[in-house]
Amino acid sequence: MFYKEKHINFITSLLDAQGHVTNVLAEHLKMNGLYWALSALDLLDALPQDEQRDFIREFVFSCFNDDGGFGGAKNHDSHILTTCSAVQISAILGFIHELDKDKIVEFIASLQKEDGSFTGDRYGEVDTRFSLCATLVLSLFDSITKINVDKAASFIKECRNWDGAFGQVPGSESHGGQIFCCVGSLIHLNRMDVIEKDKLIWWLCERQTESGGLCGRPEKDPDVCYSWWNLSAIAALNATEAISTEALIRFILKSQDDEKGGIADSPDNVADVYHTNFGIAGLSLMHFPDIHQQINPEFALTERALRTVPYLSHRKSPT
Ligand code: GRG
Repeated sequence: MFYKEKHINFITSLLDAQGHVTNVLAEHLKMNGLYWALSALDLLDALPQDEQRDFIREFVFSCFNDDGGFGGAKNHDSHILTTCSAVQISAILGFIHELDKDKIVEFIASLQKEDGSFTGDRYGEVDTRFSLCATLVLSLFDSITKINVDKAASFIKECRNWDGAFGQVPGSESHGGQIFCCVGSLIHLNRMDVIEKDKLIWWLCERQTESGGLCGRPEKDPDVCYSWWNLSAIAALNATEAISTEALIRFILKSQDDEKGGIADSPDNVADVYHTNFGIAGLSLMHFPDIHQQINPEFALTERALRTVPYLSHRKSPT
């Protein structure tokens, strides 16, 4: 049983009148938290309306900085993670055309380093998560050529390990979260040739545990969020039939709070907005019948939201 109405109530009860997610307590995660909440509500056909929508739009604009990036909250420094969430939120709520596209593109391009990698901000940390954020935002603005595409792809290739999977930086351990980032980046860069498809599909399938849930790396516990991080890569590689979707669906449904709504990281744990979103997104990837919106694996946005992005009007959405 999928508790759709309870999940809607759970998430909407976390959004206060100003559109802030009240159980995301860390100030710097406000923008990311809002993306998780709105993405889940979009998938459940229950986006906020009217005043609350206006407050959210105002919040997003209040986090825009002169350098062309967005902070995680008002007066916070720009970061590529929060810029990505801000742009995704504006796509979900239909105001992406109001953003200062040129400045945002310039900010993202300024974060590319000589080796093709991306830093998260002006302080210099490098991570394949940032490559995904950069390529996702540039793709949404139809501006991927504003960066060095070849170098961006060759950096991702450097992060590919002997097992066909990907890590955070060259030489670091393969991890489901980074695979999502690297596969997504390569799709945006149109460089799927970098993927050793059979090896990577094998690695990802090996992450399904006896419980049916997926884990992020060998010998680790399953967690609902990998129903998004791993499964989106599996879906992008057209290999969903290579895992047991029935068992994975059972694991996600078992992780629901059947009283208050929401989904936890695993059965019997406490539900939160992050796992609720990625659990529902995973169910959407598996075409779970109670979820009517289709999620796109490389944009982490619904096909409905993508259809409203004017810069993508030439794009054919899947039928
Ligand atoms: C566009 C949706 C979207 C995201 C932007 C932030 C980001 C890009 C991607 C995050 C990818 C990632 C690294 C996900 C994994 C997060 C996670 C559960 C990390 C936990 O790592 P450990 O070591 O847990 O605590 P494990 O499961 O390995 O034991």
